[in-house]
Amino acid sequence: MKFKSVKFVTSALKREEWPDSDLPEVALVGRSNVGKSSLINHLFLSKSVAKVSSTPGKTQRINYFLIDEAFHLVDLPGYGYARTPKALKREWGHWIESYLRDRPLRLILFLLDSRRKLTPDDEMFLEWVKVQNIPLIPILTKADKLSKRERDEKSNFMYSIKEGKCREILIRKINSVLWD
Ligand SMILES: Nc1nc2c(ncn2[C@@H]2O[C@H](COP(=O)(O)OP(=O)(O)OP(=O)(O)O)[C@@H](O)[C@H]2O)c(=O)[nH]1
Ligand SMILES: [Mg+2]
Repeated sequence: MKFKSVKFVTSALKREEWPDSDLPEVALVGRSNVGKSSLINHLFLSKSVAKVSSTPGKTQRINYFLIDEAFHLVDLPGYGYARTPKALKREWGHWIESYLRDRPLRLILFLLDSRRKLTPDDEMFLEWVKVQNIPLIPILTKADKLSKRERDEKSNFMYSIKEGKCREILIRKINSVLWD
């Protein structure tokens, strides 16, 4: 897959709004503001496929994109956004958990800001994925904010939307999980 064509499918939350499709899905998961939507734009060399904001809590629904007519890339709302009203948080939590449990999820792209540590929410999510046995690619985002030394110290896959090379490596990684 070349990540050439991308079509916005729908913006959903409740089960009845989910697309009626059993194509494989790749979901982006991580705290609010880590750069999930930005990474989608970077994959498609675009500024406007997914909506991005410097304020956390931008993505509030499950956004489905059809890639190369072959699979769905799914942009999820981030967790850990303190200003979300409690009731909404509960509703999201419920639907996102259902989504993760009941969709044909083949791969999780797990994003973490390269300058920050795992939060209890991150750890809880990683525990859950382990139990479910879903393939996961960890991605440390905003690598351009680190010094060269800090970057060299971390052996994880680093991503910056300012670097084309990261994009190529990630596309290769995704393809190898989905189609090999
Ligand atoms: N410097 C730098 N900034 C980045 C990078 N990736 C994302 N950002 C910035 O981080 C902010 C948040 O990006 P989003 O893509 O909206 O984050 P998100 O994870 O989708 O956030 P929610 O929708 O709230 O869950 C924006 O201001 C982006 O420009 C990166 O690689 N480098
Ligand atoms: Mg977003």
